[in-house]
Amino acid sequence: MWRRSVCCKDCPDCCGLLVQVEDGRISAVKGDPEHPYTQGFICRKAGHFPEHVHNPARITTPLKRSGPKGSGRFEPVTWDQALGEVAARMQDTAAAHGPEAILPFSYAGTMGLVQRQSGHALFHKLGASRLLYTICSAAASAGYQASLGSGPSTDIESAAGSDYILIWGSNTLSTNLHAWPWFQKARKQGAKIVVIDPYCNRTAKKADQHLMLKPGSDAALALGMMSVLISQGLVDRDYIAAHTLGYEQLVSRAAEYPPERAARLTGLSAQEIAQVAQEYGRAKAPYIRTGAGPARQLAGGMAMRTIALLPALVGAFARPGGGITRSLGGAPSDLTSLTRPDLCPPGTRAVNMVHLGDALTKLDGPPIKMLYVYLSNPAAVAPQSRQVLAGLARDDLFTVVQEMFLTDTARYADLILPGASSFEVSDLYRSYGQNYLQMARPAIPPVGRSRSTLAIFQDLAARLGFTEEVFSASEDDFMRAFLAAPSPALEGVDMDALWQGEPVRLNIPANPYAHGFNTPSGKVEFFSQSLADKGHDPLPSGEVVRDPEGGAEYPLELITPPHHLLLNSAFNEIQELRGQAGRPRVMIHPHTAAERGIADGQEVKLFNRRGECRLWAWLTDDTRPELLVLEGIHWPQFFASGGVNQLTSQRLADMGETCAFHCNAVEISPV
Ligand SMILES: Nc1nc2c(c(=O)[nH]1)N[C@H]1C(S)=C(S)[C@@H](COP(=O)(O)OP(=O)(O)OC[C@H]3O[C@@H](n4cnc5c(=O)[nH]c(N)nc54)[C@H](O)[C@@H]3O)O[C@H]1N2
Ligand SMILES: Nc1nc2c(c(=O)[nH]1)N[C@H]1C(S)=C(S)[C@@H](COP(=O)(O)OP(=O)(O)OC[C@H]3O[C@@H](n4cnc5c(=O)[nH]c(N)nc54)[C@H](O)[C@@H]3O)O[C@H]1N2
Ligand code: SF4
Ligand SMILES: [Mo]
Repeated sequence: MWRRSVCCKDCPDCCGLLVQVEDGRISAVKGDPEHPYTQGFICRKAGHFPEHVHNPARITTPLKRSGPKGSGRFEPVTWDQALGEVAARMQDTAAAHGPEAILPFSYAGTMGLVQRQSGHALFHKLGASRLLYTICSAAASAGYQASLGSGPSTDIESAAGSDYILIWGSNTLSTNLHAWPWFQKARKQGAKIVVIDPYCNRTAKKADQHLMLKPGSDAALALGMMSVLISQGLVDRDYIAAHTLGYEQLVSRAAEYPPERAARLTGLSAQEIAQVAQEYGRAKAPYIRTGAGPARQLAGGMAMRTIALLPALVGAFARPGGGITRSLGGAPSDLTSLTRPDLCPPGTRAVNMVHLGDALTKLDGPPIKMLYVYLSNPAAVAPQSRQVLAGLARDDLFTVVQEMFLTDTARYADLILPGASSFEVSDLYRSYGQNYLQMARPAIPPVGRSRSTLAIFQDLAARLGFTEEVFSASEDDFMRAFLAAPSPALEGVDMDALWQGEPVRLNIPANPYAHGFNTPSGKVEFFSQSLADKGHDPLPSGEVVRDPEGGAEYPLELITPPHHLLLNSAFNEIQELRGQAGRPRVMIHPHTAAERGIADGQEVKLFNRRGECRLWAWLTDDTRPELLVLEGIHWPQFFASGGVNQLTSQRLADMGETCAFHCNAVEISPV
């Protein structure tokens, strides 16, 4: 029997799935041909979902630590023992140190709105430290917001009508696969596809042109393009007059970045910059897909803000097929019936998730004494892992980890709680890459003794004596409440079809920017007073900010973008995918390798002031001589030692309090 489902992964595509169930087991997963956006195909990763659900390594019973911290030795316990102990620890910790000594840590193991958010009310009610969810998109979102306002951006489907597509810091063929057919549609009608990326990723290989800029130089490139557009009269004066603020100031600023200067900053040639500007300016409906690449830099907010101004300069928002995309969907957005921020005592301390390492090793008043991890793998994904691991190793820290697998984080747990997979629970999925909403029902019951995230938190709440309705309502109650909260995007949505499990179109226009901008002025803000009020340059700035812990000892740069066959640290448990992904390898240019006596496939040490890891060299001219590339978050246990985030920093970017995963000064040597 085939059942409808949705991919729960933190991926913009949010595919409609068909799941085959035989004898209570999932035997196959394929794309749902009736999904209007994802249209019946899925990525290579998702074909392996049966092995994810029914993996011999899956944790199916609560486990208690029976060896030293981090040893990975556990013994089975009952749910009653496990949750009894968690509840008692919560109470004891709060009594001895205050509830802020408890820290929840979660992210996007599932994107399902109910399960993902189902711990918030309990931690609010406890008065635990609040977690700031900044690890992924905060700088990108703040940058866009300054220029264009908040809300959904141009629908990817509409790019099928574009004649010039800039893929700017997105490895679309790996991380947003279902955008590609729409771009290909445009290409068949003559559109050109240009990729702007520091290395020749999978998408760049399939594009018409690749601009291989230096990391962190995107704002300089965009300003260089602006100077050409302005000086060559390729701007749309009518559009600028009607819909933008601060054009005259922008003209002076852009004049500081003629192509020759932009070339020095970006590592591109002045001709390349002039050419991309002219082609963009002359296109009938130019379209830009920004990934998060430019945002994962110390000046990442400014980079995204600056790129986001380009469409207004040429009037692209007024032309069907033109525009710019970051994030889509976003409805329903009022989840407070589940998250209950009102239960959180006023003034409760907030901890930025980027600073987990510092929080576990340095924070005081009170120190963190209890950590509760769910739907995340911080030992692998959080920056500066040397610090994170030092924290997890503390004997006086009690760590609970809800997981499906013995991840590097779970190995440090005092108690492991087996979580159900998304195929075993009900949930509602809103994509961030397309404008559809879909509900999924369990295809099978929870495997072994695993339980849904909601069930686990509600059981804990009962043990803590919490009686608010949020601690007993069902998934359906929450979904009903989300859908009933007022929202223009939900107006006219076919609720019957939604409850039947069909993907339904949200009431979001393909080109929201044709209807105005959510900025303070209601216009595109070349000049932003709100940025000035926060102490930023109110105009776009092309300053390139490098890793301040670099210097002569660490002459190389390292970026750490997604891997085609992994999803953040998920799918590492699938043998076949791991076989195809191979050992963690760092891409190094043959000249750089030769200078250091490094041969292809050789074990190497990659290091900086923050940490080191040992892995294997991959000699390739898909990268530049001064740039190393390490794709994906392989589980640290698969490195010869360490893991990619040994090298990244907890330093915050200019906007959104996010970190700069692609801004790392490093050195490499043979082992
Ligand atoms: N297969 C796969 N898919 C995924 C994920 C995954 O891990 N694997 N992760 C998911 C998640 S959580 C997210 S947030 C998205 C992220 O998806 P993307 O937005 O595609 O990912 P980024 O890490 O931002 O990297 C995108 C590109 O930016 C480039 N880049 C790095 N620094 C710079 C820079 O300074 N300027 C420019 N122009 N480019 C730069 C990188 O080389 C990379 O090719 O993907 C989602 N989808
Ligand atoms: N160096 C570097 N680090 C990065 C990034 C980078 O580009 N470079 N990207 C960053 C980004 S964009 C993000 S979003 C974060 C991601 O950070 P996380 O959201 O923490 O990423 P995942 O690795 O997907 O971890 C999710 C965990 O949840 C578990 N899980 C998955 N599905 C389910 C489920 O259905 N039920 C249950 N119970 N558990 C499940 C998985 O086993 C997995 O261990 O990482 C960040 N870290
Ligand atoms: S990971 Fe992304 S592309 Fe793959 S099935 Fe899930 S939503 Fe689709
Ligand atoms: Mo992300």
